[in-house]
Amino acid sequence: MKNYSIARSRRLRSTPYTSRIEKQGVTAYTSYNHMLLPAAFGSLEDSYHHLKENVQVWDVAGERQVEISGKDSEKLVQLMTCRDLSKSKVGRCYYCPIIDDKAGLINDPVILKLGEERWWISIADSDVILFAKGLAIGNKFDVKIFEPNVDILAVQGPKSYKLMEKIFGKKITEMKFFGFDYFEFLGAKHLIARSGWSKQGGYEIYVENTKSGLALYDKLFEAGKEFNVKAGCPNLIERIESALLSYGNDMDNTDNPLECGLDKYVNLDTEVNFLGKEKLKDVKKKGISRKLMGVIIDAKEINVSKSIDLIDNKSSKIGELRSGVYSPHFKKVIGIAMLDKPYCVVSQAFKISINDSTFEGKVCDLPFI
Ligand code: THG
Repeated sequence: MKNYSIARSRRLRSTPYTSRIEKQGVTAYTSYNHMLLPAAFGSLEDSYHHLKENVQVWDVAGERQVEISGKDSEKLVQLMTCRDLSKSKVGRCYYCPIIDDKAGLINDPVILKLGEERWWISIADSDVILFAKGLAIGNKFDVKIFEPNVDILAVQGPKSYKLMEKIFGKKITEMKFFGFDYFEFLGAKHLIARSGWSKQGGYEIYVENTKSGLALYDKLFEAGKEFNVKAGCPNLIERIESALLSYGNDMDNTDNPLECGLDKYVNLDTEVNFLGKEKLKDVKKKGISRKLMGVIIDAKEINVSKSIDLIDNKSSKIGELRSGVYSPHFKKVIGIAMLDKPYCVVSQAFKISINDSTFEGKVCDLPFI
């Protein structure tokens, strides 16, 4: 496969860390919320092993924030998500499907409750700010909605705890998963959450002050030498093995959260008001007709740039592969697929055509590991 460079323009924003990661050997970018998101630093497999054993610093500034504040901010945030936020607490993060009136997914952000009337929606790749503004205008809500200058740095991997303790002290290791607090560095306060788009543990630093953020970036590498720190990015192999879903890849506006296995974040039995609630109740009553499942394919290589049909032995389509990668752990290709309900059975066999060759595969549960 030939590789092409990506054309830079104002539309495809760079991040405060772009010049750093380009010196550190970034080899591929993708776009995320109209911003550069590093996708590789050399071999995906080498980075995968390194992430599972050490610590990496990621430029995930593309995970933009939509700030919603004001008297009706809670009403608006709740209107957008099927997760009940009525008991949410300041200082906590919440993984929340955002859906429309037809229960189609708009995004799957992490929502941070900064104050009783101030929220950050840390978005996946879709223009939530336009959806939020439309709803606020239509409902005449008293809110302020804007994209603040926040550029997240993720520190991920098993040695992230030691590295962050070295810089911020013991208090940071006592933070609970999906909690956040404020930590000082060079006189500036930084919101730091225990979260991140890997299952290897770690933190996310919501950098608001670019100057101290860049100094912190350099400090992480200087202090991290003894922990074998490297620059990295969300790793396709690790995230598929861990079943961290990717909006736009694994699911989009044509899917509802129950089809995507997000049941844990769907609350239909409380009084809160959100778009798509009646539709979701209906879906739950009737039962879903398809579901995201794992698949393991007897192949050594794959590059998914559009959905690929999964076929049964009578040549009928039973589902579609939406993400896939070669896993060094399974020594096969693994992936995330939307399967018609009758075929959502562990060990269900299928065939798939990759680069004009046919391969055999089997359905499995998510996550893989
Ligand atoms: N961090 C921040 N913003 C983000 C992401 C992130 N925005 C975009 C994207 N990632 C949103 N998607 C996800 C998907 C999964 C998780 C976080 C963001 C995640 N899920 C945990 C899991 O699946 O085990 C647990 C969630 C929970 O139980 O509450 O972490 O990574 N800032």
